[in-house]
Amino acid sequence: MTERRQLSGGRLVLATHNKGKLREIAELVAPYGFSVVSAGELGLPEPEETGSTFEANAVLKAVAAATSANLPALADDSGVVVAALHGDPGIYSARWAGPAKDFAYAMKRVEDGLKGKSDRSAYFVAVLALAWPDGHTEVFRGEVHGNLVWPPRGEKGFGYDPMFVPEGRSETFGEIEPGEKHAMSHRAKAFSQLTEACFGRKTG
Ligand code: ITT
Repeated sequence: MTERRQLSGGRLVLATHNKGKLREIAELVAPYGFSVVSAGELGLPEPEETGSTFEANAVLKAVAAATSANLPALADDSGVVVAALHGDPGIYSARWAGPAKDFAYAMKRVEDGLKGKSDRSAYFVAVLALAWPDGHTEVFRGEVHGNLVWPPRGEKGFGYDPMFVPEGRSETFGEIEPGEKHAMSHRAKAFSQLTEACFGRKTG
């Protein structure tokens, strides 16, 4: 296995402009003793997501932030992959919400696509990319499988959470407490691989 580059302490840019993701990533990173700053706080531009995979877009966002800020940066590219929609919205999950970032509208688009279809299975993907200012990157992927319900339920999450029920549960991600989502989510799974490979021990 190739050696992973380690990162311990110091400043870390959270390279996202999505408030829901920012909150979750900040909570996941909190025990590791970094001094975190968001891309928004640094006034970094939102790069265009020109990649055709979650991995490519995560790397593109992390490298853009790390080089502009001259600091290590952590980016997340994620989305919901719906089997009966041939994998849509997938990497286009944010774009399905339109310029107003209206996720009630995005969820309705998914539900409209599922009309008359019996397969309501879907999974969330999160790819986390950690980039250093010299261009080195490390990439990790997590998935959580489940089913889509209608109407949407719960206010605790963000994005498509209110219509996603993870396998083995009856509540949606919108109804599950944030701490519990962190124990099972796609983002948490990618993050635990990242911490094992690249972060030192938890502090405190
Ligand atoms: P950044 O690129 O600035 O991080 P973004 O919202 O554009 O923000 P993505 O391109 O990765 O990020 O879009 C992923 C979308 O998928 C996101 O807008 C959410 O709506 C959805 N999504 C990702 N993770 C989710 C989660 O845990 N729960 C609900 N929806 C999620």
